[in-house]
Amino acid sequence: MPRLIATQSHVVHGYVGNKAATFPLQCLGWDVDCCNTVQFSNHTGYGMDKVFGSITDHETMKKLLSGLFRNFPHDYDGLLSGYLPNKDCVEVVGSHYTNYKKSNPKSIWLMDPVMGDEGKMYVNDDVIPEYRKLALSGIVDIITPNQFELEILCGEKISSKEDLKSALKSLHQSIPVIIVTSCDAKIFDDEGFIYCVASMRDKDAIIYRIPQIQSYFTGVGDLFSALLLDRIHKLLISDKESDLKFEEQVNEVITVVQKVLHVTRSFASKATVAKMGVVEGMKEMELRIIESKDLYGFSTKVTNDSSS
Ligand code: PXL
Repeated sequence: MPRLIATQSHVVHGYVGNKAATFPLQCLGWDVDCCNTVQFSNHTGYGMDKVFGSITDHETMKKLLSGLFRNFPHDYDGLLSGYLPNKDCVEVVGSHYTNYKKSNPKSIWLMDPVMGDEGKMYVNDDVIPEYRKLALSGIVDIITPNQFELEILCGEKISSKEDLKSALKSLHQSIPVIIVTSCDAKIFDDEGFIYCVASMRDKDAIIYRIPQIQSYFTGVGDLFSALLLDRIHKLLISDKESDLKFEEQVNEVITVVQKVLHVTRSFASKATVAKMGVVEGMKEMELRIIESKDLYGFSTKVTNDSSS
């Protein structure tokens, strides 16, 4: 059984961070060790005045990660890092994952450099140099930034396909796989869709055009990166010709995530529009991670009519 360590948020209620990643990965046969960077009552979309709990202090993070890697120095096939709430946390996770990767070069590190979206930072600006250092270290295997995060990592605004191409090229010097989870539709002259760009070093990038589902969902990126790590791990360990290639694996991940969103939407009342700070609407739009249990594997069969 493959094992991974997932370092990201824990919420008591709902499904973001490790709560969004763990069950799907377990369904796919992974043994998942969760290291929680925060323990919050619920995600922050409910409104900051409705979030209770605490951030794991960096001394505790250090003890957890150094203890785990001392006790289990070769146990992890995958390293997943998601929402890290501050600079100290990025530094601690970055240095421990880096050391682990150096002594276990076959393990795969997927880093989701969670910083913000659409021009707005979710975390303090001082995480930026830490993430840049990690992106340039040559240690991280896969990153899943959105366009805003990609711009931060490269230090360049992206306004055209050419800008995007050159940002990918420069980051590929140190990172083999880059998936830009959402790009500004203006770049592709075709609004009303979400664009995801998957790029492997020395290969042409693949552009996926995804229909938008009108609602506010959270934890989608966390589910995406968990499923992606599983698919890329399978791709790397498999030598069978019949297995799906990179392009198709990413396509499958996008398809599964879309189906989970449809399942989620189908359980909510039709009139519900989730709005920041409104508990009832937010609660209805919590990802239906359990109800989607049959979707995570390869033959993705949808049983709910409205999700087909
Ligand atoms: O990646 C989603 C996420 C993770 N962690 C926390 C969040 C959210 C989204 O709102 O609030 C704490």
